Amino acid sequence: MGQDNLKTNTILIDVIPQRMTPKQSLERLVELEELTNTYGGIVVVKKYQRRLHPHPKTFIGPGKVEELAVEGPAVGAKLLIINDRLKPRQMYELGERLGKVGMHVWDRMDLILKIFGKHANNAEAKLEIELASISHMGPRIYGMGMELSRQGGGIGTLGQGETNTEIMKRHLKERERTVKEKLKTYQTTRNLQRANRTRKGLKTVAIVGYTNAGKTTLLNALTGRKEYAANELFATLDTRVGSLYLPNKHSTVLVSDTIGFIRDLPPELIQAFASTLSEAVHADLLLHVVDASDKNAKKHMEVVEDVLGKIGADKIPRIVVWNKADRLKRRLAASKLSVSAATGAGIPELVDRIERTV
Ligand SMILES: Nc1nc2c(ncn2[C@@H]2O[C@H](COP(=O)(O)OP(=O)(O)OP(=O)(O)O)[C@@H](O)[C@H]2O)c(=O)[nH]1
Ligand SMILES: [Mg+2]
Repeated sequence: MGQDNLKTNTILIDVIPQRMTPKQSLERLVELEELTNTYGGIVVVKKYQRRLHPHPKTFIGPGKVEELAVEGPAVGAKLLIINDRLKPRQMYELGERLGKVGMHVWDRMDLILKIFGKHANNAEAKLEIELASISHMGPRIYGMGMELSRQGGGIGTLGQGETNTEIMKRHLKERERTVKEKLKTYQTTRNLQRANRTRKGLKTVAIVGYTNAGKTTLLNALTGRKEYAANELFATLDTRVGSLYLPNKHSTVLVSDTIGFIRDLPPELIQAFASTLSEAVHADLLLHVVDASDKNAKKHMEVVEDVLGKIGADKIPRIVVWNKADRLKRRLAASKLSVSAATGAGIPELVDRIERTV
């Protein structure tokens, strides 16, 4: 996409089941729109199409593709994002058709990878993203080779297409191996650090939650660190650790922050970020931060629970922290631990709860 001050006009589209109401379908696009904004795009049109099954060749129906080929240029759209995972073939066909009218086509995973790519600021996160990109783009490249050779026609072009595909395939496989090897060394370091902490009897608390819930701000509030917190999705991609002194126990616990969760966090990403996420998996206590001012808070909590299950962290004791209480007009039920990581309200109560739990 363009320079910072040049936002890319973007169309979002979703394929939805017959029964879904227009309201529900637009809700599904809310997260995609937030992700698009985080990347630096501006959504000019949101659409959905009802289909029993995605179209095998183009995901959305051919009629819709033609509609977009007219509407896109009319609204100055340079990018189409589909709220799902596309097959290489579908991506190829769509890119071919809409490329003719000056539009790029991304699926949800492409968008997430682009955002991650922008935020990766340490070597480990960069490698993790590269690994996820390889597993995402690999099949697409092989698929494209197939398409190219099929369309190439003549015997010469066919052979050429295959050769190039083979070369790319081998190159990707080699790169994948190297990246995995490098990531392993990070994992080993983490394991050693963890073993060290256990030996010293240091407990760890991991902050988890939906992206933008205020995890980093809470880490900063608890530990006095000054990490980058921002009103954007996936501001944090690595794990930062700070220490928190527990006054009654006269002891210190380590608190770590981690990457935010979203709906359908692609499995490749969970796998690629295994090393970073391992801090949460091995923690003694999880702080599940919820943005209490977000009307989708309940849904976001379910998403977080789901991801915790997938990474094998669902058995760890946890405290639900209702954050951004300063934004609420009414007080939350007394049973809910409400804090404002931004103003510091409720933080002493939270420390007390941590102290009684670990
Ligand atoms: N009003 C208010 N804003 C908050 C509070 N906590 C965090 N924020 C804001 O919410 C936004 C997201 O905060 P972060 O701490 O970056 O959230 P995060 O969960 O770490 O987000 P990612 O790393 O992107 O997943 C920032 O603009 C914060 O300033 C709070 O208690 N009150
Ligand atoms: Mg963060």
